[in-house]
Parts: sequence; C-alpha cells; structure tokens
Amino acid sequence: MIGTAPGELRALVDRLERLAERRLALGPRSEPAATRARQLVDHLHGHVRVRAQSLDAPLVVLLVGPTGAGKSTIFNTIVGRNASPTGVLRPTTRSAVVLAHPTDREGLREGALAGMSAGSIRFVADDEVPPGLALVDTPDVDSVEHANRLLADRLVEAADLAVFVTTATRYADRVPWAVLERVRDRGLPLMVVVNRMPPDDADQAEILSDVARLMAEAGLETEFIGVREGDLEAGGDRLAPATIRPLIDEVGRLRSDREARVRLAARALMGSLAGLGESVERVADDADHEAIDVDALRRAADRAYASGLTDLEQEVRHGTFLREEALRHWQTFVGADQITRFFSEGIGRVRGAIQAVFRPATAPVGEVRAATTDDLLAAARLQAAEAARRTATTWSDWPGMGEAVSAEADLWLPTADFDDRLRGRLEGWIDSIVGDIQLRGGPKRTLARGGTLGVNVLGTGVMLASFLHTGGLTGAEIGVAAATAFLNQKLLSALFGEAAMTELVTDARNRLQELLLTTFDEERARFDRLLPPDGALQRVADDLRSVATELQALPTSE
Ligand SMILES: Nc1nc2c(ncn2[C@@H]2O[C@H](COP(=O)(O)OP(=O)(O)OP(=O)(O)O)[C@@H](O)[C@H]2O)c(=O)[nH]1
Ligand SMILES: [Mg+2]
Repeated sequence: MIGTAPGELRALVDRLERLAERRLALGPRSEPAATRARQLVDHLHGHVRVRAQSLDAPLVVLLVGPTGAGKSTIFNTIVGRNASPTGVLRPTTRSAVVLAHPTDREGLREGALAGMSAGSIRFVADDEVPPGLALVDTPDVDSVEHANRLLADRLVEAADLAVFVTTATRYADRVPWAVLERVRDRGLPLMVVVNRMPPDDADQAEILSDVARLMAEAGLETEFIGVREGDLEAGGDRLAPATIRPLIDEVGRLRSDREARVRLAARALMGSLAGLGESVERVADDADHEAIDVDALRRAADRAYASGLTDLEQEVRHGTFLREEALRHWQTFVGADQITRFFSEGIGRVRGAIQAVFRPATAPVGEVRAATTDDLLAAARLQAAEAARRTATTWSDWPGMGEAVSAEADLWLPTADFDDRLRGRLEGWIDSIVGDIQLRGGPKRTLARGGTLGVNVLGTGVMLASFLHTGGLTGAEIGVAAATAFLNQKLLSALFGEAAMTELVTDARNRLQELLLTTFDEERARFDRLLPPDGALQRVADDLRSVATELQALPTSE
C-alpha cells in the first residue's frame, strides 16, 4: 500500500511536524499564510502521524458544512437517537460530538484528536456500535464564531472521510467552499449531502447537476446524496432514516467491515501524502515571501536609525549641539588675554605662573559637564525620536505589521528609559576621560602641570576637544565655538604634548561614538523583536523545501 518502510515514513513525518511547528512559531504575517501553516501542523498531528502509525486506528468520519444545514440532524439520524442537540438558533453545535465505542476513546484522544482541548470535544460512548469508527458532528465552517471555525478546520485535518452537508439553497455559498478546497488539497475522501431539497423531482435533478458541475469544476470527485425537505421525526432532531439511507448504509458497512475501514484509511493516507508535498511547498513559499518582506522591514529600520545616528554624530563632531553659553564660560575660564601671554612666551617661561593663569577655583567644570550631558541627551533624543517615527511609519504600511506597530504606541517614541540610560552612559564616559588622563596622563611633568588645575578640569578640556576642532581655524576667527576650540586645543597640547593630546581626544571620541551606537542599537532592537530572528524564515523555507522534495519522491502505492 505505502511503498515505504513505515519507520522511514514516520521519521519523515516527525521531522516535518517539527519543521511545520517551527514555521508556525515564527508567526506568519498574513491570514492565508497562517491558515496554511496551521492546517499543515493540524494535518500532520491529527492525520498523517496517526495513519503512518497504524491504518487500524479508529476511522474518523466527519459531518461538516455550513450552519443550519442539518449536520446534527443527520448525525442523530445515523446514530438513531438524539446525541447531538439540533436547534434553530445559529450556530447550534459549539463543540465536536464524537460518538464511538468506549474502547476507541483512548486511541482517539492520543491519535486523531490529540492536543485538542477537553472542552472542544464531547465524547458520547456507545456500547452498541462496534469499535473502529468514530462519527463526529462538528460546529459549522461558516460561523460568526471564530472558535467554531477553527475547531471545524482542525477536525477536517484529522478526518478519513468527510461528509459535507449543505442545502439546496446554500450549496454555492463561498465560505464553506474553502473547506471543500482544503478537502481536495489534502486528498480527503468525500461524500456530499444536499439537504432540504424541493419536492419536485425535476427541481431536484437540476440542483444536483448544478452541485455536480461546481464540484467537478473545483476538481472534487464525490458521491451525492440528495435529501428531500421532509417531515422531521417527533422532537425535530432526526430525519426519517430512509431519507439518508445511502449514508447510513455506508457508515454501517465501514463499521462492520475492518477491511473496508483499512482500505478507506489507506486511501485517506495516500491522498494526504500525495497532497503533502505541495502543501509543504506552499508553506515554504509563504515563508520565503515573508523573508523578503522581513528583510525590507529590517532595512527600513536600519536606514532610519543609521541616518539618525549619522546626523547625531555630525552634530557631535562639530559641537553644534552644545549651547553657546557653556562654551563662553569655558572660553572665559581659559582666559583669552592670559592665554595669549602663555602662548607667546611659551610654557617654560610661565610654568611658575600656571596656577594663576588657569584659576582652577573658578573653572566651570560642573556647569560645562552638565550642559554637555543635557544638550547631547536632547540632541540624541531628538534623533532617536525621529528614527522611531520613521521606522514605525514605514512598518505600519506593511501588511501584517500595521497592527503590531499600532498596538505598541511606545514604538513611535524613544524608549521610556532612554534619558536615564544615555545619561548614565554619558556620565560614565566623562568619568572615563578623567580616568584615562589619570592612567596615562603622560610624563610626570604633565601631571605636575595639570595637577595644579585638577584632573577634572583637564577631563573637561579633553571632553570639549572631542566636539570642538579648529580644523585649521585660528582663534582670530569669528565664532565662540571656533575660538573656544582654538584655545582649548592650545591649552591641552601645551599640557600633554600634541601626540598624547591627540590620543586622549581620539579615544574619547571613539568611546562616545560607541556608546551612542549601543544606545541606538537598543532603540532599534524593539523593532527587531517584532520580527523573526535574522535568517530564520529563510532557513525554515529551505528545510521545508528539502522535505517536500523527499515527500514528492515517496512511492505512494505499489
Ligand atoms: N423541516 C426540516 N427541518 C430540517 C431539516 N434538516 C434540518 N432541519 C432543521 O434545521 C435546523 C438546523 O438543523 P441542525 O441539524 O441543528 O443544523 P446544523 O447543521 O447542525 O447547524 P449548526 O450546529 O449550527 O452548525 C433544525 O431546527 C432542524 O430541525 C429537514 O430536512 N427538514
Ligand atoms: Mg449542529
């Protein structure tokens, strides 16, 4: 029957099951893709695994179709008693009703119905029927109740035979057709009951030929049973058995004949295997398409945050973020008139007067530190806000992403603790400059010179030098930034020597760049968390494709 060793097939199914679960866990973005992934998982769990294990596991015969078509009425008619309530309120049936011999219960729970919540299934144990066949009444497939549809869909994936119940007026409805298409794709044996037919024979024939035409067009091979709108038996829960005789007979035959059951189970499994390769490929295609979308989303975030960071670095490089007032105070502190003397006479000549020249008592260290931290923070926050807004705007235009982005209002702004995080880092950074000066402040004489100023003053000078460059300008040029840069640089190079100063400033600048990059990466990571890990979709698509190839190579009959 199945031209492959059962163990081999089971191993393949196990592998595929894990892969399909992996795909589902990556959160398919579109509804159809999610449905296909879920169907594949359900089908593998509920049917393929069970049948690959044993063709003797209880056969699952499912009554499925639109609400009010008479599924429960027909179920009760086959059973011969009112085991599933019928009703006029739509939808009536909200959990699956499974009628089976008590000894089949365990097998069903662990097999076809494994993983289904206890609340979604009602077992009706019946000693009178022989073991081996479970008759299942399902909730409708076109329900306003989403849970009903999911349950019906799940059961369709587990069945060995579907009895599609529709009516003379409803058979062309679109939503239930989705189920029939799935029945076709998974190669599930099918019977169709057209209920509530008009009394006139010619009318009936016309309806049945129209149903047959639609089914053939959809590529469905099936047997039809027309049921005339008739008197219900007392209580209204059952039809006269004669109206659905072919169906009752078929269920009876399957119940009494193990060989017939095994044949049907094998047919269902072969249908499954034949359709599986294509289903798996479609799920792989979905993952591939999504991987392309996800890359595009990632690039949009990359661009927004990279350009925010570049703009910020530009501001940092030129010190434009820093308020003028702080610069002015620093400029005043270094004292233009005395510094002029200092430069013209040379360091050696004024060494003794250094303390007087720099007036450490009045150094506006605290003020310049605070202003730098505040201003840099404000500039960074502005860029982070702009990057968040740009990313969220682009992302919200993408199908399947809009909801996630609008659900998280925080994503449109910098993170709530942005200021705290960055402030802490900036303070740490300024401290690190001071530490750096202490650690490798150069020859002793430098420290002796600087020592009179206090290491914090030197730190502030180096910090400012990482924003302010003369870039060939001279102090005579207009602009407080240029003037301050000039003086500050002269001062530092006089104290540390040109090479040591350059090294201190370059290191400080690099560390600042790094901490800004880290902070922006964290901001961006919030968006990444909405996406599957990098490359995960591509990998799952590749793995699914290679299993699909193995499936297609499977001999399904011998
Ligand atoms: N007169 C008449 N009434 C019918 C016939 N078939 C079903 N009904 C009635 O139609 C209504 C719906 O039947 P149900 O069997 O509950 O329909 P269902 O398909 O199980 O519906 P859901 O559980 O909501 O999915 C009930 O009131 C039935 O009594 C029929 O052939 N003739
Ligand atoms: Mg019902």
